[in-house]
Amino acid sequence: MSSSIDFDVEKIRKDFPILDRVIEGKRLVYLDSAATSQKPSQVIKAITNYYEQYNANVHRGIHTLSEEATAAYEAVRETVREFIDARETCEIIFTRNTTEAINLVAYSWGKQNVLPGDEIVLSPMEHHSNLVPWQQLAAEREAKLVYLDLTEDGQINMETAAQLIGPKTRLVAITQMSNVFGTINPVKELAQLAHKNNAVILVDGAQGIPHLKTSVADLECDFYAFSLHKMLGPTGVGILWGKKALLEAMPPFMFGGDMISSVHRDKTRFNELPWKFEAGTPNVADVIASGVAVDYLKNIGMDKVRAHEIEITRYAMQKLSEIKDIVIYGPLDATKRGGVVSFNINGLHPHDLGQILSDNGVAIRAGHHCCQPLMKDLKVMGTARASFYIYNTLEEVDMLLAALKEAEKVMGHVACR
Ligand code: 7TS
Repeated sequence: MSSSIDFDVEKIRKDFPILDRVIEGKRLVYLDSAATSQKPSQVIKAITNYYEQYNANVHRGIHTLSEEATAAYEAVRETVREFIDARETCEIIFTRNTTEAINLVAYSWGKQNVLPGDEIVLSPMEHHSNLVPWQQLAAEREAKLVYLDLTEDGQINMETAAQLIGPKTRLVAITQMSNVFGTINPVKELAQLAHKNNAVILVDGAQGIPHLKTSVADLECDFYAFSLHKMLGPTGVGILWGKKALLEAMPPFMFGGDMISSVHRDKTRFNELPWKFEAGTPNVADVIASGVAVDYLKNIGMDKVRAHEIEITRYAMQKLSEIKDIVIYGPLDATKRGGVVSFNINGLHPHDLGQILSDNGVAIRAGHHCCQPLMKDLKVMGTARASFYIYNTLEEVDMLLAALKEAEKVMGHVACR
């Protein structure tokens, strides 16, 4: 069974050496890309090449290696700028991950702009990374957290959103795509509601950008945060994009080397954007390899990435729904969600399910997915979650189903209708 869209998944798979691994005597079926994606050999080689050929600190040396490292590191800013359709490279800040990018905004912009009585609007489907920093800020500033309502199928209720986002709203912090439901949120409409009320909107793009063609201009957002490790890049690199005027008005989040323009015994003048927010030696090798990851996605084309994912997700939801007593969370329509399918099978603990699948070579994630308040709303301890990316095939969905049937034998619960 091959894909019906113009997308050569077998050719893509050859770029991912890890997919040849054999687990428990079976070929690995990796269905946990929402946690972190696998990396193509081009990305892995870029790291080796840096360390073998031009390892040096950036922005400091005047020797050849340092010049090469600095040029390669800074070139990634332009690669990312183009990929997210930002206006200027100085708006691209390198961080360690999405979490650090959001904390940067909470500490820097938040402490300066959120006042007692202000409201921070979130959705109940936020990852802890886009929830706990705002909880801390709200407690410190005597501000209030306001949660949007969700529909039964895990979408934002836009009717009540129009009332919940109001004159007291200072910030809307929302995920572009849920890591539990897979829901793609109406970010642009929320941005318009925020701006109508003179509020700012931060978009958590950790799950969105690996799968969706993303333009920060089109989303009309003010801040956009994401992690490269979920989009074929190495761990340890995140991006904060912000509108230049906002970033310029914000104080640095961390202090030290590289973020200064001049230091005197009793005062310091800070560097300009983007270096103002990049204190200390950055993650040079992984930033450079991140640029290769973005180029890899660009070469495939995000439209094709998305089309492949819709096809796999639709197929997976159809197959999974044939299992007796299964609950699948989130929108039924595969075009309204990304390649993330969370489910529970009555009577089976998701961790047990995950373990039996792992024994069959199938890697999924089970647990609360860093969304504990959402699990409470759903009245579950956790869910099992299969997530897909460019290298997954329809056959692998069949292998997931076969492994679930194996779980039936072991646990005596799963039965097909
Ligand atoms: N936001 C969302 C929507 C996420 O899914 C994640 C990670 C983060 C933020 C945090 O990203 P980080 O790179 O800073 O850690 N999500 C998951 C997941 O679903 N399973 O493992 C990590």
